[in-house]
Amino acid sequence: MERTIGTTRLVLVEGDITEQRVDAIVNAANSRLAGGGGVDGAIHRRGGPSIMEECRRIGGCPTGSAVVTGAGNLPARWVVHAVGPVWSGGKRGEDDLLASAWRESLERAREIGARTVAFPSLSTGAYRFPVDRAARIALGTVRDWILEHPDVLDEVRVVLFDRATYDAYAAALADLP
Ligand code: AR6
Repeated sequence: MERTIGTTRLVLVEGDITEQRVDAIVNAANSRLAGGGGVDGAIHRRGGPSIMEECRRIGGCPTGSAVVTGAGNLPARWVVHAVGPVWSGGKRGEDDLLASAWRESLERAREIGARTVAFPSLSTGAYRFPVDRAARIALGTVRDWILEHPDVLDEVRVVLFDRATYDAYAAALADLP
């Protein structure tokens, strides 16, 4: 499923983030940049040790923010390590922190000159953010950012690992104003 906003394509696909041939892929990292399971584990496993070496030098990244490293052996050129919030009921600023993680990732992509960027579903795995709510926040944030930054990105691809997550993002995209 896809939609064009200005000159930028917003595309949803079911797949694996580590296989995407785009300028930058986004990692669902933790604030220590220490590696882990899920997307983070897959990126470090397939990308090789150079990514963790750079993460160690950077040291960490606050929740709601994002930092950039190279992409090692991955087909992408850069990895944008975004730190989404851990879900703890919705009253601890989780919505704003999730929107911030998406927005900051797009900012990092713009700063490095990326034209194509692929995201996973930040925070909806180990961090347990409800997927329908996350999908609406994520795609609304991407849309607003694209409208504020015309002609910066050619494609924002959201790569969903399973059908249920894809369906949640597809419903959110269909409802997007
Ligand atoms: N490609 C695309 N999506 C994937 C992949 C993949 N290869 N693998 C998993 N997903 P998660 P979070 C989906 O847990 O919730 C780590 O330990 C997954 O099914 O990766 O932000 C970090 O170190 C889910 O839909 O990220 C952090 O400590 C989505 O990606 C913590 O987990 C996000 O799941 C971050 O948790």
